[in-house]
Amino acid sequence: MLRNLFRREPTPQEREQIESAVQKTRQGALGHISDLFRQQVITEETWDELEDLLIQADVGPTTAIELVSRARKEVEKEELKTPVEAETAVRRQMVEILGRDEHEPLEEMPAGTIILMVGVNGSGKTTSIAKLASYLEQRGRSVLLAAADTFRAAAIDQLRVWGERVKAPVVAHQQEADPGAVVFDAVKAAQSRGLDLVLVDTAGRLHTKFNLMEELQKIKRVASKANPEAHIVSLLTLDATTGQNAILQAKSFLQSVEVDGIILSKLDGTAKGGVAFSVYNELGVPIWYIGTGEKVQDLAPFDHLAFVNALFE
Ligand SMILES: Nc1nc2c(ncn2[C@@H]2O[C@H](COP(=O)(O)OP(=O)(O)OP(=O)(O)O)[C@@H](O)[C@H]2O)c(=O)[nH]1
Ligand SMILES: [Mg+2]
Repeated sequence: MLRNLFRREPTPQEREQIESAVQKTRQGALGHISDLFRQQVITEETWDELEDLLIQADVGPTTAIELVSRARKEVEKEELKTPVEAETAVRRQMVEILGRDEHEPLEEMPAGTIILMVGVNGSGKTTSIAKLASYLEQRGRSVLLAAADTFRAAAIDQLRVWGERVKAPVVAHQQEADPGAVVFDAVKAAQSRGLDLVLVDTAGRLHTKFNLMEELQKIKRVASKANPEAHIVSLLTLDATTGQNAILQAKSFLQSVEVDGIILSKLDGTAKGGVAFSVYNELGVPIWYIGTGEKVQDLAPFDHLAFVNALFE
């Protein structure tokens, strides 16, 4: 059987979250992959159909072609003759293509860690911050939220509301304040109050992309000035419901901002969950968490094997 080599096993609850989040995706094209391998023999056509299904599920042509070619190679090299063996090879290559995920879990990161949440407008940054805050608190870590999306007053209010709900202090300035100044104050406040992690909400929409990227870089500089020892982690939220567009957006972000991990949000709301397979393969950045709903508890660590298995069950 396939095993997780690089991270802890998901809890039963996390497994359930993953299963329910991929429901729409499983009901779509990806759910038909098993049908392909119920045939008597594997033919050229089987592989073509597999590629079609992957592309329909928003896996993206580049990754779809690569997945099929890797699975075919494995089948030929290992002389796997039965359709069941071929399906196992496909599943194994699906797990492989999701990449190695050896990151230290956020809940184990040292006190002083600063998490920058970046991503385009509406991709789920603020909601994901609230979810992460709750996730970390449940695991015994204290957090502080920084309202560095000063572009809209409503964004600051939204973070304050989440802060109250998850019982995390929020550092905010007024609208249009300098996001760097907010982050500086937040990092200092966390230090003086002895809070472990700072979660920074950033703006997704500025007049030009250049401004946005400049701003994110500045936030990072200010964060390390406020605490030179701080471990800074940048997470990019990608909206799964936008399918392959999420990959294009991410590529544009990655040109100017370093990103450690991806939060694939709104996986529950889409049949385009196949996009998950393109993330590491095309961006070189692993998915760390998935968004499984709108509520604060709807976040799960991304488990490659549980994800692939859930697509087939
Ligand atoms: N179903 C579902 N909805 C989500 C998830 N994550 C976020 N949302 C919804 O997506 C919408 C946008 O989320 P926000 O967190 O406000 O996104 P944002 O990136 O902060 O947006 P801006 O501040 O406008 O840049 C909200 O309606 C959220 O409830 C998820 O995992 N599942
Ligand atoms: Mg927001």
